[in-house]
Amino acid sequence: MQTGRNKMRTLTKTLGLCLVAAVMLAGPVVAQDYKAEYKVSTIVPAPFPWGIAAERWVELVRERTDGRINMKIYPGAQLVAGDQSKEFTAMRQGIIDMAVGSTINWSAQVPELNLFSLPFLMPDYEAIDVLTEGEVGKRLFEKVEQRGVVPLAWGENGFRELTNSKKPVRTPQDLEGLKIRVTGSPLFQETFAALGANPTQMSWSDAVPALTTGAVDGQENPLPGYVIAKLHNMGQNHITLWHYVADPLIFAVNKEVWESFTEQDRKIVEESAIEAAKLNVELARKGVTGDDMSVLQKIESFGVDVVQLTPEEHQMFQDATRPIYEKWKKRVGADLVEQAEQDIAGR
Ligand code: X2X
Repeated sequence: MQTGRNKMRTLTKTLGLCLVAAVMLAGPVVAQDYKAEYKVSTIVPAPFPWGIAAERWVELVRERTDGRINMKIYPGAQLVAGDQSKEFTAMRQGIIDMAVGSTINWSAQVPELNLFSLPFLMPDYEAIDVLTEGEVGKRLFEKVEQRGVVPLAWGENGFRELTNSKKPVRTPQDLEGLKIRVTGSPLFQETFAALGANPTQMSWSDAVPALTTGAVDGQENPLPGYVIAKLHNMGQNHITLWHYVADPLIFAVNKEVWESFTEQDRKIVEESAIEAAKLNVELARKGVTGDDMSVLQKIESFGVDVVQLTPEEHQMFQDATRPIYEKWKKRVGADLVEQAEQDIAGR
């Protein structure tokens, strides 16, 4: 017969064995809280540089975590029914686990991100780099983090050039009355209104049919995307290279998801994002910079009329949008914009 004490010992032993068995069945302890799939939101898919970079992020993380972190891309802002302006909120709420998102689309929730959309703040690629890689980039990441999303790396959509189906645009007068699709914050509406255009706000998923049917006359997006989306087949036969704004992309993770990862896995997710973002910037600039202007040449080969502005014409656009710049400088934070202006001047 077992004494009470012996019985207790046997029971404890049995419970202990059960626990060990349970842990073994459940697999490695670290993976217990992990989701079977992490949803990654993007607006455009591969072969846009944006989509290719998101794919690279997913691959690198899968490889380096031996599949512990399984990310899946949902392009077309489909996790928010196509409404790209809701992407940030959905990520904060956990409907989206991760995203490669444009500063334009997140600017409603993180107003400081409007900095990149201040007309003619950044004259060239070095200006973008000096911001994203410097103090301004750091401060903006703090603003993103304060709003509940963990930013990891800066990617790039690119300089947004103006296209339309009606006529060459060389001066603000030429924009008079043209119906231009814009996205993002009211800053875009105000910029185009100041230029005499008739701006209309819509998501990319609505913009494509609107351009196809001619419901809108024009839009603004980076040149690599123009070719991939085949905008020349949608009547967009006039392009004005005006470099008025550029949108960086941010690789980011929902906060709770981030906190659920082990330190080792966080490191992998972050380093992979940095690597994928580097590829993103390279691809976004390929064919539109330096010795390689192949994207622009391709566009010209379609018979598209490409307007290069004279310095005087360029200045006219800057002058016409200056009041909007000043107004939004205050909204973004005068201090932050001054830092950006200084860094750009000193680049
Ligand atoms: O909607 C756009 O124009 C796009 C795809 O460039 C963004 O998401 C900002």
